[in-house]
Amino acid sequence: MYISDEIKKVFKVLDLHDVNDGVFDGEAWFGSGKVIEVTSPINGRALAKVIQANKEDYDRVIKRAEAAFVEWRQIPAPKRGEIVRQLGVALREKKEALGKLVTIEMGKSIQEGLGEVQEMIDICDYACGQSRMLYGVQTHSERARHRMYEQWHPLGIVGIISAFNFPVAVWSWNLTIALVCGDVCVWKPASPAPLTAIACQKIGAKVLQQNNIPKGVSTLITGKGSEIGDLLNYDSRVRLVSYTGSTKLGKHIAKVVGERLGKTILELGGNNAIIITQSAELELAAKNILFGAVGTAGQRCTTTRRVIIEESVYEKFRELMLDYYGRVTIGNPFDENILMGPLVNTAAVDAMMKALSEIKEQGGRIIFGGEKLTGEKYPGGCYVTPALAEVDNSYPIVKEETFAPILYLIKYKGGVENAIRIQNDVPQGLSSGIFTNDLIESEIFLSHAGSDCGIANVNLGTSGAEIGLAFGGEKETGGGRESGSDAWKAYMRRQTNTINWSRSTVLAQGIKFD
Ligand code: UN1
Repeated sequence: MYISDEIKKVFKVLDLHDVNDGVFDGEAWFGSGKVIEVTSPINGRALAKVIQANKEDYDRVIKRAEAAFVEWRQIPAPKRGEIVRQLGVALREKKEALGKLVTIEMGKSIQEGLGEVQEMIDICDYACGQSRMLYGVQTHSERARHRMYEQWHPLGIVGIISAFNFPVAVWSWNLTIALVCGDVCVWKPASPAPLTAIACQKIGAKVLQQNNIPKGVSTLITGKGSEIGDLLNYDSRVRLVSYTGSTKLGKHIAKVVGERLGKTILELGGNNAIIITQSAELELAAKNILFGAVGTAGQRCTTTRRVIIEESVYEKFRELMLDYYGRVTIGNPFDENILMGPLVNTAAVDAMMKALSEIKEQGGRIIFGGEKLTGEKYPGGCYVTPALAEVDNSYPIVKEETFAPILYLIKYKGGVENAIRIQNDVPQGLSSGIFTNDLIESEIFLSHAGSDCGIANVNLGTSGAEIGLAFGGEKETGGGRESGSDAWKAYMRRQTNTINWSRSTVLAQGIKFD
């Protein structure tokens, strides 16, 4: 079969085997926990086995990470940045194989698999530059002959718990920034995608080894979130847990890590909407919305889930979407002509089907798709047609994030304020967009009374954000920020310093204490 030949080649380049140790402590690969079989959603076939971590393995990794941190934090930040730059070079060399592995393991189209590795390369370049820009402010002291400034120091061990949908990019956003900040990272990848994690870890380990970097700076533990992930969450040696995934688990992590006063970066569910006003260019909107809703088979946290359309353009836009949806090519994601591959597993298909029946029960109409695809062209049980549904924003199902290609069409009347009200009337707040050629509408949307999301775009879709600015969202999306801008600050501890060079004791606030 096409895919098994391809797999063999990819495995060879990425040093993967039929059975793989799922734990890396910076020096050795091992695994003493459960053995799991990883399957590909492309055809439901087994790819390889992974030996996961147990509690003892976890402790071994954390001990190494603790020791590595003591040395790593002493290396000047720009030198740490140089290591991350070299990681970017190594990723460039392995881009094709790694992109293919992403596609094989979780099913996104090859274009998107390669795009994801590109996102890793981009963040390496960015983090390298950032390593020379870990700026702290200084200010004037109210006391004569005193100097005040702030410094940013490395934090310690960072736990990265990533999601299956961006199995490698999410790790790299956290790892690269954390490394230049002087932290060490322990990665717990999503259960359906351990092979991409093992491959990345091997690429990274080689770079670290070549530079004689303390072993344990970047480590890996595979296993179930509720077992191995929770070891990280409850462990006060882990100063920051960066979690990408569902709101439900995010709440659990916030509680557990919060209880021990650890830090978190939470990047949770989205329920992203696009507003189409009367002045919108409908073709442009439809094209962007199609990528946003169908890309990664609707399994991005930034996936477009709702379109809020002004009533006078509703019919025209609806027709356009029906036409576009009718032309979506579905199948083996290795095929360059395919726009949509399979969902990640059969459980995701079941969740989509359940959501579709709830839509109908709650009064919605499925106007396109939503079927399971079977037959020779669609082996393994994970292929579906993307669905379009006409709904009201008040339905309980519409307020939830269903991680599947279901796009809700919602009609609005009156001014853009009404559309914004509908858009914001969900618990999540990740990404949003407006299509308009009216400057005033666009400014209202971007104003403090506008979109309540962490990302708000004009004449652009909700997904496909660049790494240069901060990524994340508000409300039930968790409030965390990753990637660019000043997101690095979450990976460091801040220290305020005051230096007295007056040779006398001067108290602030004018206090006399003689
Ligand atoms: C995610 O789905 O968890 O903006 C992240 C985007 C990508 C990242 C998505 N750059 O769609």
